[in-house]
Amino acid sequence: MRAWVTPEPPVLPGSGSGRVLLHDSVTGMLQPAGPLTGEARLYACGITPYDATHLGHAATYVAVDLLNRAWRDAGLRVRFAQNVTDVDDPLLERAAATGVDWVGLADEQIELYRTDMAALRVLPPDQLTGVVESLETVTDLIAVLRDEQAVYQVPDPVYPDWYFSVTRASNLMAGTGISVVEAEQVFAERGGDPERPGKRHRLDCLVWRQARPGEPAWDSWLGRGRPGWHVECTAIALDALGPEFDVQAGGRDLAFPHHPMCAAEARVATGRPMAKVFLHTGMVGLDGEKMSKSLGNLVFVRRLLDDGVDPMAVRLVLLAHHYRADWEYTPEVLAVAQERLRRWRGATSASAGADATATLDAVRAALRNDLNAPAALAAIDAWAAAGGDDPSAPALVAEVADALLGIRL
Ligand code: 5CA
Ligand code: ZN
Repeated sequence: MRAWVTPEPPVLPGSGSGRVLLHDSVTGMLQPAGPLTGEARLYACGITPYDATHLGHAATYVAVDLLNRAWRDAGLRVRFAQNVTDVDDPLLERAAATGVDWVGLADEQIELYRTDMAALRVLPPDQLTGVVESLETVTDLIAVLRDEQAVYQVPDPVYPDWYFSVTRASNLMAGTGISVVEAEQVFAERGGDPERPGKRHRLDCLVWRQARPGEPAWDSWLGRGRPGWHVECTAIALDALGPEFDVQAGGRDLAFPHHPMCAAEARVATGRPMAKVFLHTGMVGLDGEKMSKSLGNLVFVRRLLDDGVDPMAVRLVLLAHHYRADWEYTPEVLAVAQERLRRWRGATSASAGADATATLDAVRAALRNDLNAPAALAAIDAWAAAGGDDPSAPALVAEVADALLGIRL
């Protein structure tokens, strides 16, 4: 499906080489992400289009965008793919509960997501792919898993759904930091069905659900039905990027079971890991709870923009928090961002400022060190406060903010 359009970042002095370090949530260590030269391959788990785009989603996609921008500045080409989970239980449930057509709901929410991402100046993926347009890719991957004896049907006479056998893949729990008991609970909370009779292992995940009355379904060699969540992402990612790509990204709510399930399926299907590094963002909350569609405590990007908030102030709210931190949205954090934007705009529209070479170096170094946006903001704050008589400095700082932070001053 069509993505959106964001202006290409300007090329900064001294760009073209360097390494980006990222915290890999599987090993828990800081490690180089992307190749030394050539092409970096990036996959970001996309939205389930029924309640887009809240500040939690936006924070995650802006974090991914920082990586994209840091890589480009380091001289890499970036091949970036993203899915849209345009058929899945929560979307169908929401459509049914509100009495709307699920396709219409998804289309409307995808369009909203596109306009929100463009407003926040998030660079678009090269490939934005829905599940509905990828059914053959998904069923082809399930056929490969079948050839490896890694999928089976539950012996249910009415709905013989297909499952992926987690015992076929080693290390499902590696790096998740949770016990098997906790895993079952989290699995159940995040769309899994540990109690389903006939499964070989309680954590086995659904790959193909036979058609239920009133649910969308498509014909395939697995029967008439629709794909499960994890295998959909695995198929889209492998098809777009091939195995062992550089980074798979998403919110920390995907650290289990979604990403390990995808990785397990990919390992069985290709014999290779899915991604080298897993980037997981912290959870944005409101009033003491994670912002989530199921809780309904959402602050929408669109709502802030419709209230007249500058999209760059919204982006600065997100950048003021390290991507791995959990944080809460409050009107105060918005006020701080608006004030910062005003100061930066004042300083970059002045006829001169303090020499900005060190500012460029500091912002670049901060972002290459695990996307430390708060440190990058502090460097620009310090430059704006200093003042000086270098006539080329304001334009350089504006370019730094644009290229590396996506902030248009
Ligand atoms: N379609 C799946 C991924 S394949 C999905 O999780 N969709 S989503 O719409 O629920 O979330 C989209 C992205 O936003 C995911 O990366 C998710 O981890 C992230 N996300 C969701 N809620 C929050 C939050 N409160 N804070 C930060 N990130 C969040
Ligand atoms: Zn995903």
